[in-house]
Amino acid sequence: MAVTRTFSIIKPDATRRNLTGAVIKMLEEAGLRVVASKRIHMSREQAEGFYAVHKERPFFGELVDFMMSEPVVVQVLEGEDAVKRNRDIMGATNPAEAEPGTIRKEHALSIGENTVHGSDSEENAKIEIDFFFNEDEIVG
Ligand code: DAT
Ligand code: MG
Repeated sequence: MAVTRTFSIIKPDATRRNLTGAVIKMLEEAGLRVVASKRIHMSREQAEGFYAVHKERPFFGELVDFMMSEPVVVQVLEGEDAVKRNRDIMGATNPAEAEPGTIRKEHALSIGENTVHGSDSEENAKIEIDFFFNEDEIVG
């Protein structure tokens, strides 16, 4: 399996509770390496643009408001089969359905305030990385 990249966000519920380090530790222990990282406070334009794929869903407004509510940490992760590895350690979207030992089972508050984002395909990983990072900000 090739070394690939994925895109990750440590969401406002985690930064608010000072869990940035705890989340990164779980990602690192899962074999992922942080090769780019920045703490930002998302604008409405960024949050709406990033989640545009969900704009028809009933929770879109709530999702955008949440992502703008506190700082987030956007990051690029690298590792073997990084997209799947990250999704596996994140756990299910709804923490009530997430496996024990996953980030969302251990830390998420609800289906909305669920601690982390992770790209769901290699194709979306590239699009999402490009949304927040220039290539020269990624240092492998
Ligand atoms: P994931 O983040 O696991 O890829 P998704 O892409 O289906 O899940 O949804 C994106 C985010 O939208 C999710 O992390 C939290 C929010 N969300 C999804 N379903 C929701 C729901 N039923 N109610 C409230 N927020 C929801
Ligand atoms: Mg998704």
